[in-house]
Amino acid sequence: MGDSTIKDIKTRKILDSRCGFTVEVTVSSERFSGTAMVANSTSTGSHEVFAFPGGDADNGIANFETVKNELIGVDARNQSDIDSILHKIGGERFGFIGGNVSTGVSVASAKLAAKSEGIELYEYLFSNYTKNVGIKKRIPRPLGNLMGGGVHSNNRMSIQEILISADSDSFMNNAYINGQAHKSLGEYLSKVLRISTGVNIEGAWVTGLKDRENLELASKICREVGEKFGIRIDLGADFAASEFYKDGFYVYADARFSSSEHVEFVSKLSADLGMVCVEDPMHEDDFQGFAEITKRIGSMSLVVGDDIYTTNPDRVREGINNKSTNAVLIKVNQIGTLSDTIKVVKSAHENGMETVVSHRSRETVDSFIAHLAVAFGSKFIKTGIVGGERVSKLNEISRIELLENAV
Ligand code: 2PG
Ligand code: MG
Repeated sequence: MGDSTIKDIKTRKILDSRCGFTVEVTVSSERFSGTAMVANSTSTGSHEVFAFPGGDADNGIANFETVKNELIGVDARNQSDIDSILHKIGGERFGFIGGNVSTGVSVASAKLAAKSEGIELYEYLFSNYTKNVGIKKRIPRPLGNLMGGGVHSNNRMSIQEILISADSDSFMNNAYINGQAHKSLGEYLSKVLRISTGVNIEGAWVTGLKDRENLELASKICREVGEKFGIRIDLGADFAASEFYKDGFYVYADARFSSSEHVEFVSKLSADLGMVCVEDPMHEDDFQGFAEITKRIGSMSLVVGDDIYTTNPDRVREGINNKSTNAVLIKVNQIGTLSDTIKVVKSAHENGMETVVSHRSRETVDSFIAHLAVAFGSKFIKTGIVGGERVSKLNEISRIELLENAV
């Protein structure tokens, strides 16, 4: 037990899954250490903190070196102390050290604290931060990106992600069946439709087809593969609508919708296809538009806020006041500290909203989000279907599932 006093913090530049630069942070005490690698994004919400000053990882790391002494001597178990120091030294919206550096320090400190207590990170987070507000640990369901569009893909589909989630009796089985659906769609595209395709930055299939055609294809594959395994595979979508909202209209390859038309379009599409989650269906500042959609489809599906909230407690509060969504997407590096993230998770829980812990499009192999999802009692973890940087999270949840089943 013990020895969680921070003695040293080391940062280094590493590559993300698209060979952009990001950061790895190691926080050490005399006897223990915690290391975190932090992901980058592509469809970045405008209200996120800055990943790095001027987008430059070297600058963030160099600036942090000049102020990191403030954290030496602090007990890593005092997450709120660490995170307030990060706010103090980090600059406005972490513009000085970078939100990715601050996320790295925040998460690595929690890892060190968990190690010093000899327990798993998810146990540490659960027993210290979420259990006391009545959140229950939960093995989430894997929500994976089957087909891609938007800024992740640059094809004819405006919707950024067509998501699927198998619903069987175990996490590993669900992750495996999601993978089988991915494989089966690949074969169908090349052997039956004979269209040449590839995968995007998250490993989702990219076709030249339009939104509705892709969605119907995904739905057909879910049905067929689900039948084969005797289970249901649910369908969802991340519209990332801010990315195709231009001059007051939502622009698709073959249509253009005003805001009220888009509410109608999304609600009908989601009902027709039985979607279980609809993420960012309206642009990031349209709290009312989100509320309209939630009113229409909220009893059937999760309306998930990503860019609208950017894991920011104040924006989530505004969403709660407006009844904008019934679920919140959780990405630590949108806000830069674990404490702020936990604040969001608590207020979501207190207001009857679900949480979905999410990867970023340019990931690392760090699997800490698996621990967050379990400790936060999240319904889903959105972390892709294929690719080492995505599968590392899936395998980590499966490991936690085995631990939990053994209890
Ligand atoms: C999203 C994420 C992950 P990015 O929009 O939900 O899929 O993408 O990391 O590019 O913001
Ligand atoms: Mg999103």
